[in-house]
Amino acid sequence: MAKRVLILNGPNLNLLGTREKSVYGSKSFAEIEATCKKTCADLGFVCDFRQSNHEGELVDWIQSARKTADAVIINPAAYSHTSVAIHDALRTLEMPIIEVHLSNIHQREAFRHHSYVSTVATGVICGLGAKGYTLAIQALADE
Ligand code: DHK
Repeated sequence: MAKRVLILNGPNLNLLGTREKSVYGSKSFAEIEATCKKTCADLGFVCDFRQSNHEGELVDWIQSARKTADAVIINPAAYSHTSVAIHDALRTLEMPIIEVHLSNIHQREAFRHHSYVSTVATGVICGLGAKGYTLAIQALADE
């Protein structure tokens, strides 16, 4: 059966391409979605790509992944630094979890240096821009 990859994106990532391009790059959210879907298709994966500005909705989707996904890639955006709820939901999953940040959060403000997601992630990619999503998908090919 094809591997089902759930790719979750947190708040404000829908604004990519128009938001702080010097930090997050010039690729639009739609372009990143299209690239993720193509990369998944090329590897024979089924891709479910979502974005929400709401913490509870992200928690609901993570809970659903228990039955509907084989791996999760997540850019929790600002919730990386605040959400125990997303941390707790992710730790219930028995599957690879890859955390992605477009920017290098460790080069930025101190409040971005800690991520509640990193301690439950299988791996973390940050600072490589949109390519981080592609690399995360490719990493799942070896799982
Ligand atoms: C995206 C955000 O929106 C920020 O809140 C995070 C992350 C970093 C990113 O680099 O993709 O601090």
